[in-house]
Amino acid sequence: MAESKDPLVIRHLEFLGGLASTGGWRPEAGLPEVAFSGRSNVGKSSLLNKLVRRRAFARVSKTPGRTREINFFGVNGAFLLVDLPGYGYARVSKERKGEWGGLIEGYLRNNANLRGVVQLLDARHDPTDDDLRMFDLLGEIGVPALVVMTKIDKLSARQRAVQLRALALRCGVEEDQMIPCSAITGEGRDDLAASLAALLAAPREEPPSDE
Ligand SMILES: Nc1nc2c(ncn2[C@@H]2O[C@H](COP(=O)(O)OP(=O)(O)O)[C@@H](O)[C@H]2O)c(=O)[nH]1
Ligand SMILES: [Mg+2]
Repeated sequence: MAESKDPLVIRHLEFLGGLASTGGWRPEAGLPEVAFSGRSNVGKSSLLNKLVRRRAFARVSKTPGRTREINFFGVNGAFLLVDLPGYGYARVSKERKGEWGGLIEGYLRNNANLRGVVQLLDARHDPTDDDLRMFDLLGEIGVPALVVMTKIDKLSARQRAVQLRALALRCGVEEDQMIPCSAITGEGRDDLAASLAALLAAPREEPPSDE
């Protein structure tokens, strides 16, 4: 029998619930977690659908900035896929943005089960200030980051090489941490799946303790 080549076979996918405010309900901790982060409209929902091979798992939105909760999904009873709210949407009020920032930061800190964050960047654009803040935060917390360049189908081969280098440099990550992806062509899905599987298999380093 031919063995599946898919590095991340999704056998079971279950929405567990959403965390709407700091200190609110969240699924019982225990399983390893990987969170997906990026600004609104970067292509996060589209990429998640590709990753889990479901057409309408995450809603692809015509109205950016609508998902306000941190959504938790159980995968194969083995790990949690965590969909963070898109940040940086211009029409969201300053106050709201602060709330969201706090929610995301609160989730990321003091989370012993967090194995990594997949940070999405639009392949065509420079990272935003919010993106750069996120990299600083991840560095400070000591969470491994995978960086996905979304919408890579919109770049020529030459532009892609230039942007790969430029974005890696701006974000302070190695070029081999960057995964070019397209939700249109499916490029990068298996690379991302393999990187996720590797993150989930690696033991979590103990975060620095005050005690
Ligand atoms: N060309 C192209 N468009 C994409 C890609 N991924 C998403 N989009 C489009 O970008 C817009 C925002 O996508 P969505 O997945 O809702 O982004 P989110 O706000 O980050 O969840 C939609 O119009 C998508 O069709 C991609 O890989 N290539
Ligand atoms: Mg979305």
